[in-house]
Amino acid sequence: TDDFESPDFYQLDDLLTDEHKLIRSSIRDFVKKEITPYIEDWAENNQFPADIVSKFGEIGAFGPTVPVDYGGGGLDYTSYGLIMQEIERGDSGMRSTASVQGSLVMYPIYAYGSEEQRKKYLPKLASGEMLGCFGLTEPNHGSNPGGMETHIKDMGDHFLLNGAKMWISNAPKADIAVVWAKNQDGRIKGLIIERGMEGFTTPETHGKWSLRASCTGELVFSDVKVPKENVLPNKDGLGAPLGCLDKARYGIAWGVVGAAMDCYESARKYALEREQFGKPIASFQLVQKKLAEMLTEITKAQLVNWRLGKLMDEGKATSAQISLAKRNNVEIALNIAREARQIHGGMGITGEYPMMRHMMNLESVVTYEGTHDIHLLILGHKITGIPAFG
Ligand code: TGC
Ligand code: FAD
Repeated sequence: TDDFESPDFYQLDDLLTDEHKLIRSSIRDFVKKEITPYIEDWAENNQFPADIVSKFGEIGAFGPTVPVDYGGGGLDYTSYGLIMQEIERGDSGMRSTASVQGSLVMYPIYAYGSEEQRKKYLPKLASGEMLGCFGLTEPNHGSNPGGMETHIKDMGDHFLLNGAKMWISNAPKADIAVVWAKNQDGRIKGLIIERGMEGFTTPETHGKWSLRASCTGELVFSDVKVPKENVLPNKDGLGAPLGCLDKARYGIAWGVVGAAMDCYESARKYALEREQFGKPIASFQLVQKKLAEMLTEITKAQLVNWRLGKLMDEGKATSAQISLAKRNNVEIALNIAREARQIHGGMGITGEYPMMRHMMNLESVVTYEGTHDIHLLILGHKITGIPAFG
């Protein structure tokens, strides 16, 4: 495990266990072999590599914190974070596939589902035999999911589901969808919708300049008959989907540091090789300033992630702490991608280097799972006690 590439400026490896380092290096090897050689082509061709799903299942990228009895990894939150970091070093779209499956599909079935639902779905989701998606956002309700219009009507032996979800990662390929809908009392319920249910379609969203190797789509429900046993029984209200988002946002806080590290490493190597005015560009103070600031921000983000992982394990992490990490780390990753792109000069705009792809991906990451400004307002609410959303 001593072949871990920098940066580890504050010797955070001393705080990791041997198991953490082993998990990180095995995911890193996988990404180097199965993602990095192909990702520019997948992104350019707007192609989701469908076989990545079973491969992610094999390496334990789905639901690492879910107990082993249900097919998960039974690992701690630092392991989960390291897995997301190494996958996103490869590509944010690939990390999206893994974080949706683990945090937004497996987690709600595990935490809010019945024992039958857990047994029926979790092992297949963990192994990659099944792909899932998470439907919260709607065409008219993004930052304010509490306003959702998708609803269920009690028909005695089943519910009738109507409405539509938009911007749903994995939707066009998913076997199941965890969908949030209001009942007749206006209370939000979680439902497991299976592909093949009559009246359920998943049209693909085209024309994205971001997360091009991840597939995104809509979920459209037209009088879908949902058996009552497909309702998640153990939690309802907006807090149920928001509880899943906390897990996914935590993984994103780690993931984007992987993207930032990939850009930093590329820029460091390029600066040492590229010569102008008879010297490597790394010898110019302005280039060194960029690299020093990148390393500083990566190191700060790593420290935030490490501590947050411990708080997650102890069940003490608050939503506002998770918002701070997601918001800060996506912002520094975006800035680092832009600065690294500049260090590569013209070469930086091509697919020969990863920065433009990371930069475009990160524009989605700074928007999904709560926009940058929504996370700022969550912090503002925490600091002042006054919600400024509505
Ligand atoms: P508010 O009144 O504050 O809260 C409603 C209820 O929810 C509880 N709650 C939480 N519970 C658990 N975890 C959290 N993080 C929670 N935040 C709030 C709260 O206690 C309350 O419970 P109760 O029992 O009193 O009812 O709700 P609000 O309507 O004012 O909204 C607050 C706001 C704006 C922060 C929230 O709506 C929000 O986070 N909006 C952003 C929406 C968002 O993040 N959407 C993400 C969609 S999924 C996605 O993007 C996946 S991309 C994945 C990928 O590809 O990787
Ligand atoms: P809006 O909510 O319309 O926001 C537009 C702008 O207004 C933003 O800048 C926002 O910050 C600002 N704004 C909104 N309200 C306020 C306020 N109160 N104060 C100040 N500013 C405000 N959703 C899912 O449910 N499942 C998925 O799998 C999923 N995957 C996604 C994949 C991709 C590629 C993308 C782009 C999105 C995905 N989303 C998913 C949706 C994502 O969560 C939403 O895009 C996000 O929550 C923002 O909603 P919106 O796009 O409707 O923007």
